[in-house]
Amino acid sequence: KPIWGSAQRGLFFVFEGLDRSGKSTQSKKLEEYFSKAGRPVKWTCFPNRKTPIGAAIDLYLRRQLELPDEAVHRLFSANRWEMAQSIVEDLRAGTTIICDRYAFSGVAYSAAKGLDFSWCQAPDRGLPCPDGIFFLHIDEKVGAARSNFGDERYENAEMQARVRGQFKDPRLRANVNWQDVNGARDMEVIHAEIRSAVEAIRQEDQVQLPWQQ
Ligand code: T5A
Ligand code: NA
Repeated sequence: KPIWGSAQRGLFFVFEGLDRSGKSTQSKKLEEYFSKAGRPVKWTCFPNRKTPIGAAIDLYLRRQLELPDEAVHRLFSANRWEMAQSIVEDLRAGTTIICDRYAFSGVAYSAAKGLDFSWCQAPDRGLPCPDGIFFLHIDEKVGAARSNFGDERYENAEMQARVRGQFKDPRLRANVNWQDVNGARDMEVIHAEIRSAVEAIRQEDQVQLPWQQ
């Protein structure tokens, strides 16, 4: 980190949760909060269906392509590695990255299909580590009320229940800044809570210039 320059690195925030837990809603609200404050910010998501690997994942999720569980797990991870360099460059340039799903989904969904948990963690080791992970949790009843499940793979109650169980595994939260957020409340209430957590993380990360100490 430069001591004198104005360039402070951006922060990296990730939103995780089950399908329909409100990740897109909340991640976009946070992006808006940053851009209204004039702070450089970029919103992104995984899977990123726009890359070549993402295109294969998209076909898989829409059931137009069959792949072994192990192979698709590696594709989801490779999809993050495709973007890793540009995430790091943006962070170094001072841009905050807000990301809808990341490696934590990768592990929870694949482990829910029966793959070994630590085998699932392995390919994502070494990716940029988020400064904060906001895990939106909603119970089954709230999820079902919002559901409107489509035809995509994993969009069914049995799979969602298994994924919910995997997200509770302490190995997912070890050594990361994991923040549990009750996603069953009003959108604005949730946003306000996330905003203050983000400001607290920003304070901690502030590079202290000598004359500010
Ligand atoms: N996957 C992903 C893997 O298996 N491995 C991986 O490595 C990765 C990265 C696609 C699938 O891929 C899997 C996981 C997924 O099954 P996706 O494209 O991100 O992932 O699809 P979803 O996560 O399913 O996206 P959704 O749009 O369904 O869920 P969100 O983003 O959590 O929910 P959101 O914000 O769109 O909200 C859903 C609805 O609820 C309402 C919204 O208005 C919307 O109608 N809502 C609320 N209603 C009441 N109160 C609130 N507080 C609300 N917040 C939102
Ligand atoms: Na979403």
